[in-house]
Amino acid sequence: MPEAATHLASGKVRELYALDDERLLLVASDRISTFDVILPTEIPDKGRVLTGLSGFWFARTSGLLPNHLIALRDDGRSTECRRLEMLPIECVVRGYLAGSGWKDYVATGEVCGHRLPEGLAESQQLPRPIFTPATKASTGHDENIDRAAAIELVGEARFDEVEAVALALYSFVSDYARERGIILADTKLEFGLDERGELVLGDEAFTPDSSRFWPAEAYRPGGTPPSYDKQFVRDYCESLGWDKTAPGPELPGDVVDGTRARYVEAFERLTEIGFDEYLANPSLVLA
Ligand code: PZK
Repeated sequence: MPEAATHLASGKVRELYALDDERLLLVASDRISTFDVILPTEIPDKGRVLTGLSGFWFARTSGLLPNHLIALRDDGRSTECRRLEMLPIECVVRGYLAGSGWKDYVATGEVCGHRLPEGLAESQQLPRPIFTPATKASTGHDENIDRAAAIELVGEARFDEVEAVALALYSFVSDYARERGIILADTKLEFGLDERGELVLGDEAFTPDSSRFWPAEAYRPGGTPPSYDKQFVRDYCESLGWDKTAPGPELPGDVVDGTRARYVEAFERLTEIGFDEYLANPSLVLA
């Protein structure tokens, strides 16, 4: 537990603390979820990989939009951030047709009111990235919503602002990742307002937990490309015939080691910083 911090909330794999009236501490654990269930086995350093990657992207995108990052702590898993008034929508950008986007497309030909061409395959790249907001469901699953429903929640001017900046952020990071062999299929961003009412990027950003990362060399439209980070875990869970309800299975050592290696590989490919260097000095990713 961080000293003199008040616990505010628990996410599935993260904890949120108040440091004072203006500052929060986001702590990323090593817990991993698959098929929406938290597994009893942790992946060592997973929280540090995600914290370092998120910090890296905050530093590299600050010219597109200010973000909530104040500092990374020496433990490599804790982010000090500005306390914001969070917007009540999840801001998803999709460059490829996967997950709920694919399901909605099959059912209706649309995703969040975006009419898409006929005949697209699962995981196919879209003609252009689309902004597909969702509600923040406190329990159960986020629900995809169209422009009109999102405007009801944040207002039209703010909607237009977050759509434009979310698309710009996605374009920047997906181009960057693609040059390093990783497809950023989609990503979920969360924005808030600072004390002056200015839009700020919050939460974690462009991590494998908030995005779909696919290895570019294995990508093929039709079907579901392997997950960059979690494929060993998913394959192992499928091999058990587990029914995907809690509690999830313990992971064997080789699955843990292989999964940790994939997280570290993603970190090093994207940041071009050695993970051991990050552990020695987390602020390196902010330079
Ligand atoms: C905030 N969450 C989600 C994350 C949890 C819950 N900068 C901010 N200002 C105000 N609120 C938040 C943030 C951020 N980021 C984020 N909920 C509120 C969340 C991690 C663990 F339990």
